[in-house]
Amino acid sequence: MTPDDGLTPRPEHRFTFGLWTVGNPGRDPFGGPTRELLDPVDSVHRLAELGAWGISLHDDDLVPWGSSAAERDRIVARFRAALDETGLGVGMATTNLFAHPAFKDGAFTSNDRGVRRAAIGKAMRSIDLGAELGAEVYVFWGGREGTESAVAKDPRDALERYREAIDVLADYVVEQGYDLRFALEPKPNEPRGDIFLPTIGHALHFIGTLNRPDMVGVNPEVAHETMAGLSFVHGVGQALWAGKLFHIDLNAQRIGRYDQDFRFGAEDLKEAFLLVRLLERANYAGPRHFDAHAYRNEDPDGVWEFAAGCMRTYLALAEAARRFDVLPEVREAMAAAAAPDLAEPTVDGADAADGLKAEADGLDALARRGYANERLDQLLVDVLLGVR
Ligand code: GLT
Ligand code: MN
Ligand code: MN
Repeated sequence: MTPDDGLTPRPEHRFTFGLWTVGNPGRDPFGGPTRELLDPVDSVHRLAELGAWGISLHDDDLVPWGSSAAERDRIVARFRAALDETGLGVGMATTNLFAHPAFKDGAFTSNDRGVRRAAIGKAMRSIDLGAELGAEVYVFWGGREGTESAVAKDPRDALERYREAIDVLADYVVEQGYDLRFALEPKPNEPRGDIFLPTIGHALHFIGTLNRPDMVGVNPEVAHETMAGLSFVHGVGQALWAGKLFHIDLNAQRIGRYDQDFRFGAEDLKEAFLLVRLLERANYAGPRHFDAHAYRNEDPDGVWEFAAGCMRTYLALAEAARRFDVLPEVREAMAAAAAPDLAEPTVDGADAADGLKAEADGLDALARRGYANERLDQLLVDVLLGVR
C-alpha cells in the first residue's frame, strides 16, 4: 500500500472509473484475455476502498447483452445494493453502440434504417438504466459512427442522422423527467478508419446544431486528441471557455499510436501537469473520470495498483500545480512573459480606428521584446522534477 503522504484519494476529489476500465481483461486485436472478468459488485467495493467517488458504466458492462428482464432486475438490484453499501455514486452512464455485430456499419449513422432505429431504442433503454442508478451525465462515444470506405456514406447525411438521434434522445430525457445531461466524446479513428465528430472542435460545432444545445456538452479524452496530434489542453480549454466541459476521460497516450488508454500520467507528464492545473484553476466540478486500463501483462493485483496510480498522480500534479503558482520566481516569470496581460481586453470601447491604425507603426519596436518563456518553462520542469 502507498503511504499516507497527503496524496490519499477521498470521495470529495470525485474520482471515477468505468466498470470496463478496471474490468478490462487485457484482450487486444492479437490475443485473448490475460485476466479473469471481474464481478462489477467486487469492482464497486475495491474502488470504494481505494477512495474513488464513483463508477461509470455501459448498459452491457452491468447487464450482459441478451439477459432476460428478470435477470436484468436481479443484476441491477444487486449492483444498487453494493452502491448503497459503499456510498459510491454513478458519475456517468453510456450505451454500448459498438460491440454488437449489427453496429458494424454504424449505430445512429448506419446506412440501415432498422439498425439506426434499434440503436436509438437501445440508447433509450440504457438511459432508463442510467437514470435509475442516478447518473448525472450520459455519454455518447460514437466508435462505430464512421467509415473505412468514405464513398459509401455522404458525411452530410451521416451528420444529419447523428443530429436526429441526439435530438430524439434529448426529447426522451425531457419527456421522462430525467435529470441527465449529455456529453459527446470525440475520437478521430479506431475502431473505424475515420470517425464522425473526430475532435473536440467538431463536437462543439455539432452541439450548436441541436434542438437542445444547452443539454449537451463534451466528454474529451486525453488519448483521443493526442492520437490526432492535437493539444488536449487547448481542446479542454476551448470546451471550458464554451461552458461545455460536462465530463472528462483521463488517461495517457503517446502521439501517433493506437488508442493506448494508459494509466493517467504514464506518458507526457508535462501535458498532464498542464491539464490538471487547467482543471483545478477552472474549478471543474464534474467527475474526474479515468478511462484507462492496466497494462496487458498485469495480474489482478496490478489492476488495483493501476487504479490507485491514476488518482495518486492526479493529486500529485494538483499539488505540484499549486506549488508552481505560488513560487515567487514563477510569479516574476509569469509577469516577464506578460501572461496576466492576456486577460486584459485588447481594444477599449472608446478606441477610434484611426488610433489603432496608427499603432500599426509600432510593430518594428514591438518586435524587439522577448517573452521570457524559456525561464518560465524551465521553472515548470524544475517543479515537475521536484528540484524546486
Ligand atoms: C471505449 C472507448 C472509450 C469510451 C467508452 C465509452 S468505451 O472503451 O474507447 O473512449 O469513453 O463508450
Ligand atoms: Mn473514453
Ligand atoms: Mn481511448
